[in-house]
Amino acid sequence: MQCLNYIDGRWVPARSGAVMESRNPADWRELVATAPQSDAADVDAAVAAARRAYRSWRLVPAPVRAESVRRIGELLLERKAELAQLMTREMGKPLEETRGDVQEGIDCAFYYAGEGRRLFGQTTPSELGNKFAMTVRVPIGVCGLITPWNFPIAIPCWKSLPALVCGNAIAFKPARDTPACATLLTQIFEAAGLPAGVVNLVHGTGEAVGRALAEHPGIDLISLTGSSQTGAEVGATCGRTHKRVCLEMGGKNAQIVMEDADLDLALEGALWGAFGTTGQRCTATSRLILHRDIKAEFVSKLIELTGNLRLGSGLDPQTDVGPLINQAQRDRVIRYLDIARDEGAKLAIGGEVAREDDLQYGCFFQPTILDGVTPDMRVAREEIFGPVVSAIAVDSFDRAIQVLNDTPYGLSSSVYTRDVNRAFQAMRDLEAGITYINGPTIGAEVHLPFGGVKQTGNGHREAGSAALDVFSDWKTVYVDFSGQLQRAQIDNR
Ligand code: UN1
Repeated sequence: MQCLNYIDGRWVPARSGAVMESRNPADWRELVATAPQSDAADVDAAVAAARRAYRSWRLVPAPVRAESVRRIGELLLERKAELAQLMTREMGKPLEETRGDVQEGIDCAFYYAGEGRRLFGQTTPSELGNKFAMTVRVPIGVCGLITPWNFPIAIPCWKSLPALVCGNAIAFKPARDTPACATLLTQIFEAAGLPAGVVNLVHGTGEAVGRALAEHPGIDLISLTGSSQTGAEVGATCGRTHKRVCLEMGGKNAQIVMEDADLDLALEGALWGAFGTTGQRCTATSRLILHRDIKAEFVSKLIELTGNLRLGSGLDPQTDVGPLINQAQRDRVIRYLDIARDEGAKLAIGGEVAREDDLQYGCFFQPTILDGVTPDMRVAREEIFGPVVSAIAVDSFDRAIQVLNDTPYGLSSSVYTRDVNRAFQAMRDLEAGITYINGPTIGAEVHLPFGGVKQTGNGHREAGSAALDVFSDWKTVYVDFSGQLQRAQIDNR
């Protein structure tokens, strides 16, 4: 597939003519797509188109804008199988999961399509007579959306669809690893009948395109999902250039398993939370905080289940765990395994590059459990973003909560217990944007707020009605129908 940028309703190469490759991470021999390697000149063109389109798009009634969003949902549904197939080839996760990713986009479209007929504001009494007071949502302007490769349809949908319903225009920079998925999604935006310039797609690297968007004076808002390091840089640039910024960054999510838990259920949750998407979710379970009474049994059963996971191409229905996204990511995982050994963690299973048979052609790494991990070790504190989970023993529920909270991140958290008192204490005391009771750390639904506390986020939430607060500003309107000057705080005292 030959991908192009989409600027002002036309499919165009990068102005420089530069091209980059997208290869199948399960088999590097397969070239999935080529895409423009864009730079600041392409960003300029996209932003100029978006600014022009914004002038009329913001005036289209929200229920009409929402009809395009509903149409996007219908087209995603029609093309779900094709999109999932392409996504598996381009970023590796198994077909079941890529279908889930597309479904998340569909759910999102239908949710925000309904929002077009709500976008509720408030009316409230004025303190003065013959005066009316209300709030309305107004769009922000042109939004730069910078998205990751791990959910290459769902996350662009989380950002673009509420942005569109609210009346914004978009410059979309997808991850450099998933240009083909972004191209199909943009084709769907086009087919849904969005006016030219309302959505613009600019492929390229974060260093070139992401940076140019964050610096650009014609961009009003940046929404980024990425690493905490990238988030800190983008946040600083947006602070300096006075942009709104919504950041979804790293996680170091933990699952607590107490001695009273349903262990089989907790095991299933841990396996899915840690190794689903090859551990490459910002919500992935990377720490297991286990009560000492059940720890040995839990770890030994988890080793057995982990040993049964089948690695391979996500296109094979037998595959449980696909590859890592690229060589750099696998190098990072290998580095963390070295760190774990140096720090004295015990390798319970995995820990190696997987290279049997056809696995040698891809970026595979064995699902890995580290045992005997203590909360101060780097593997217990830093985001790895791979199929590596650390088991930490604790003696009490209070200690479990303390260990879970002892990280700079705060995205997702989970507790397995049958004790309702403990469940409610966890809901209150866990420092995370998301807490699951008797469920794994992954699996957020689109109509609820998604995001984290501490260094995971900057106070915003994606998804649900919370995303409307990112993509719109409040305007407060006073209508004085008294025919006189009425001075608030003065004339009525
Ligand atoms: C992410 O990893 O950035 O809750 C998003 C989940 C998915 C979304 C993950 N619905 O795991």
